Amino acid sequence: MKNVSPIDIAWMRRAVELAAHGIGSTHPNPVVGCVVTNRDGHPVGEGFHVYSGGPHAEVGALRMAGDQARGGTAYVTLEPCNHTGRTGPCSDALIEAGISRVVYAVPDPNKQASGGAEKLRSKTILVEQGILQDEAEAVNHVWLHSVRTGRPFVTWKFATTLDGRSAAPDRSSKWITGPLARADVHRKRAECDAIAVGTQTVLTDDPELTVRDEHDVPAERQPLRVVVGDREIPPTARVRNDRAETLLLPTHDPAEVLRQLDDHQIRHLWLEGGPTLAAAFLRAGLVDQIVAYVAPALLGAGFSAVGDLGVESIDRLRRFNLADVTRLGDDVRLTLTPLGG
Ligand code: AOF
Ligand code: ZN
Repeated sequence: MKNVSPIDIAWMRRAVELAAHGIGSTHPNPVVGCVVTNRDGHPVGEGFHVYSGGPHAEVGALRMAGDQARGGTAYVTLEPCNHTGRTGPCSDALIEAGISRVVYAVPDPNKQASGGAEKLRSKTILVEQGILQDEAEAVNHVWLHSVRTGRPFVTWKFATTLDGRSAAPDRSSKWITGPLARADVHRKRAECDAIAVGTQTVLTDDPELTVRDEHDVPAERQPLRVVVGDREIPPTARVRNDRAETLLLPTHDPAEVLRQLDDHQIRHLWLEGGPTLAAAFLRAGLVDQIVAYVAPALLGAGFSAVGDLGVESIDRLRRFNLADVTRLGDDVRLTLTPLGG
């Protein structure tokens, strides 16, 4: 990064901001933002990737800039692609628009699409990489994780009382947390590609596993519902209704679940329980983030949010990194990540 100025950082910050608008709608594609400035350094185009099959961020920004892109700079959060997938190569679009400098934050780990930087350099376009890389990584971390590791990013979500219980002794579990926490769950579900529960949860709670909010979310935009386990699901179960697609995975192996979901191009799995499924994923080291909604209430008896983790002594306690604490009405949302992750 030789010729990087504070102005470059400012435009890349704007590109990251633009990329964030795509969170939840680009599946299975990345979120990407782009700003184009003219030869005098004035902004003349902006774009972000909105949905898979739609124009890439660069193309949106170049369209807005038109002729004013000639001799200008393009700031992109991800290395411009060099392939014809659902759309054409952005490297060519940048070349044709007459851009003379391209600044991008993160190299594209997708082998089918990468190579854009090299192509641009071969056309004597000045290319710089690495500016605001951490921010650009953060906004697109789910997609980057999934492409780099070959499996979906896994968020385990649960709601619990102060004493860590998610159901009373009679298995009833409705309304532990309040309306703000529940609305937050729906917002976060909407950002994921799939929602998974175990068959036991389907049999006891009969959840619908759809995104519901003030707007009606159409079935094709609903996350995939995934039911893990080999117990029979009755035809009347709500997960079998037509408000979203459902995938039944009769396995107990979390790695196998993720393999199958990767085949469906799932980037972000939202794991909702119950305790057996959560424990299986935790024991396998396959939870990348925990979102815990904690209510100021006690049960004193009943079912724990998580099953046996094989911890026999306090020195084997499973600790996590506390990434965020947010108050939602009378409840608290904790966001945790693996230690060292
Ligand atoms: C996007 N949006 O703004 C950029 C992407 O299937 P395609 O043709 O849409 O190509 C998807 C790949 O293109 C994607 O995996 C990534 O490697 C690259 N860049 N993709 O969806 C964008 N710039
Ligand atoms: Zn592209």
